[in-house]
Amino acid sequence: MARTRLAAFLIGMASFFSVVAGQLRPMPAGGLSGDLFALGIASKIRTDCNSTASASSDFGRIMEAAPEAVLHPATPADIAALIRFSASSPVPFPVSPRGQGHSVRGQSLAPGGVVVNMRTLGRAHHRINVSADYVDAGGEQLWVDVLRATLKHGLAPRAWTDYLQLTVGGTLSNAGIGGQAFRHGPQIANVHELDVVTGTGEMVTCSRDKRKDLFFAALGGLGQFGIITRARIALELAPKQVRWVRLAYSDVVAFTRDQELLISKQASEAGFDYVEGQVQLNRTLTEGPKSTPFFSEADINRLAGLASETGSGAIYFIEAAMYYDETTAPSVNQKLKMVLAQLSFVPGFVFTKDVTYFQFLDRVRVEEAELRWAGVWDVPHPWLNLFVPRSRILDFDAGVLKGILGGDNPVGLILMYPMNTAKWNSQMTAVTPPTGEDVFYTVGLLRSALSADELERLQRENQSVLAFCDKEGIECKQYLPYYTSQDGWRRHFGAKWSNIAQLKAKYDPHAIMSRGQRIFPLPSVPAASTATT
Ligand code: ZME
Repeated sequence: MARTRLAAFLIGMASFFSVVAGQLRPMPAGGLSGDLFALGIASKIRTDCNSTASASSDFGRIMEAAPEAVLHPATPADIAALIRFSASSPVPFPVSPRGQGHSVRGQSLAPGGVVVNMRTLGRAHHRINVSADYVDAGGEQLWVDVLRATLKHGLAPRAWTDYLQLTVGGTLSNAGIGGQAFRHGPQIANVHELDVVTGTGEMVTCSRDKRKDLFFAALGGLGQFGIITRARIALELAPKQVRWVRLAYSDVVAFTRDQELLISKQASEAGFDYVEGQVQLNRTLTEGPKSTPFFSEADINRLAGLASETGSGAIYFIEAAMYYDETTAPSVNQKLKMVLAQLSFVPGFVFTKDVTYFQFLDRVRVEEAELRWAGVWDVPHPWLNLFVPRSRILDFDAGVLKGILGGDNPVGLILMYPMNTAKWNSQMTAVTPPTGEDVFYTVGLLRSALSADELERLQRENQSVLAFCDKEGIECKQYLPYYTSQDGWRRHFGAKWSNIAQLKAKYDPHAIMSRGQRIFPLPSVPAASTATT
């Protein structure tokens, strides 16, 4: 249905081009051609196979669907024009923004519709502007470029994802989590203002004080209310240098106890500025990036010995970082010593590195290069990220990590670290576990599939994990959620659902935005357009 109108539009475009090329004059006003001239974006819409193919899958490499066309906007107004055109059509067509396409379940796809190539927005204009305590960044900008630009002023954002080749609009539409979130909250908690092009094609500047409902809706909003075209992001004085440590544990109780101690510390106390954690099952010891290894060969052997002593073969690592600069450098060793003295990692199993702040934040790019080199980057990623209530993390560890995933050896990694619920604003669309505890864990099962069989097996395991949590009454929430039924989404949003449905009706009444999320069905087609014969 949506196809008909869009197809007609695209055919109209084709004739538009032939008219312009052949006769160098516009077609008469009215009908489709009138739409086109009003639109002014015809030349920015591409329908060739190269363009549509490049927007037909995502990082997950599990879902595939080509759009009818790809928009290459030069300005947010171009995006607004496209959305208004769809919204004013008798049968509106889907519109999905695509930044780096790092969704894993086809969330950035738009079958039967138009994918907006957000990266084009930054081509003609410089869209990162640094001020004294914030940066204005285009939604299409990469976090790594925001970092480079702000560092020139000695400043930087405070909250990061592990990987920086992601767009500002993309991470803010989800939450943006990493090892700084325990202290500063997710990236969405560090935003002052947004520009959003809504599902009605309105261009809105919003904040806590202005159009507040849209501001909170769009943060973690999964693209459901509009497209983020600018964000004003809080800055701090950038640290210069980072003491980066890994601490090994064979006991999950000690591991989680220490992580929770570390995330309870205030910035003013001796503690870390970044806290994450990883689980390595079944002696799948990765050396880390081979070019800049964390562990020596001797370390690997010691760790393998440690793993074989534990019944399950699981080793847990706290990964933590302490920031410093010229003035605090003399005390960093002392401070680290003080913190480490409070922890119960396996004696002797502490590994440290010293890197610049940029090297630290950009660390996954080194892993990416090596995975690409090994041919295991552009492969299916059946990733599952869960927020697990703190009260059930040991049950989750026993049932999932040592149970369902025990004996497993896929390429990839398992992340596990706690965050403080208080740093999340419940008015935002992003969801945390409903148990209302002070702390919850993020567990990322970030595994790659190297064959079709493996993909099937990993997906089956993911299903078992979700079924296990369900059966055991572990009230997990998916991060980067994926559901195939609206019932799943209703349960996901829980108490927030009715508000979210209302905001959807207000800001995207035709349900055309980011349909790859599969949250809202198409609104019923108006009788007038079905009645025509
Ligand atoms: C969703 C998510 C992915 C959170 C962290 N990741 C990561 N992906 C790939 N490599 C990583 C990583 N975190 C550390 N290394």
